[in-house]
Amino acid sequence: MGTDQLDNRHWHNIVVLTGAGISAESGLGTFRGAGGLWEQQRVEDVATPEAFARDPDLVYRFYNARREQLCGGDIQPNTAHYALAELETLFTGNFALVTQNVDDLHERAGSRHLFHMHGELMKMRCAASGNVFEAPVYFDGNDHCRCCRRAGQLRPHVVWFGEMPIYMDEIYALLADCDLFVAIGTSGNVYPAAGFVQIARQAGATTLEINPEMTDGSSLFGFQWRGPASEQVPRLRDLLAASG
Ligand code: BJW
Repeated sequence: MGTDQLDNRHWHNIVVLTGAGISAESGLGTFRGAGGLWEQQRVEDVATPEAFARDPDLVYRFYNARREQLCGGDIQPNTAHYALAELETLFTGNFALVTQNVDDLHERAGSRHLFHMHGELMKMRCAASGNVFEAPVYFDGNDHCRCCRRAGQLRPHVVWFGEMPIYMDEIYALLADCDLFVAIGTSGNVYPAAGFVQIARQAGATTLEINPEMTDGSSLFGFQWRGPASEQVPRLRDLLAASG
């Protein structure tokens, strides 16, 4: 099968999965690779429940800095975020966007049918009740929770290693029904998202990877478009909008 020319056919149910690469051109670092977040900070120190129990202040600082950057004004949605939001509006079939990203750039660009499977940076959760609240840019263990009124209960509403991602029932149902699955800007290193392409293939879907680099999972995709999301996602929007 050719890896570049996606058929110009009529799709009914599209699922798009995005990763950190789609926000790279907005100025947010990816996780892996040269200059990635995990090069500056060991993942075991900030993105596991054990790390939070061991050194909550370090974890609060890490996420406060990420929120500060996201809200600082320099970080805005890029062409790829806007192209996906436009695609959602233009496409006449069912369109769902699943993101591993905790930033809010898809929402800011106008995406609506969106599942944040790894949580949201701008939300916090009460560890006691599970209630989720909008987060201020800065919070830590001294802040009192709005529901239980106690300090030390609030944590970032993000999914750490070893925790169950969010919306999995909805996402698996979408994958089981999709006829086109597109993964954009993700290394395919982290499960369960890395396994979505196989579920989509089992459902008979056409699969497309958009990434400037080959990934460990590239060979699982029927089609591969190499290049930055800002170039390739508008191309996808134009193709799918024309197909109905
Ligand atoms: C561009 C670009 C441009 C650059 N344009 N592209 C052994 C085997 C299998 C699984 C496991 C295992 N041991 C443990 C596990 C499970 C574990 C896991 O997967 N570990 C792996 C390391 C092996 N997973 C979990 O623990 C998950 N939970 C779980 O499995 O629960 C059990 C379960 C069972 C059954 C069903 C369901 C669940 C939880 C994972 C939580 C991940 N959390 C993080 C942090 C979130 C909070 C935060 O942001 O701080 O999520 S880790 C981090 O990685 C973040 C990301 O969402 C995630 C994925 O990263 P992503 O997006 O792919 O980024 P990168 O940096 O890796 O790649 C960027 C890509 O962009 C690159 O390819 C570039 O080329 C590309 N790019 N410029 C387009 N301009």
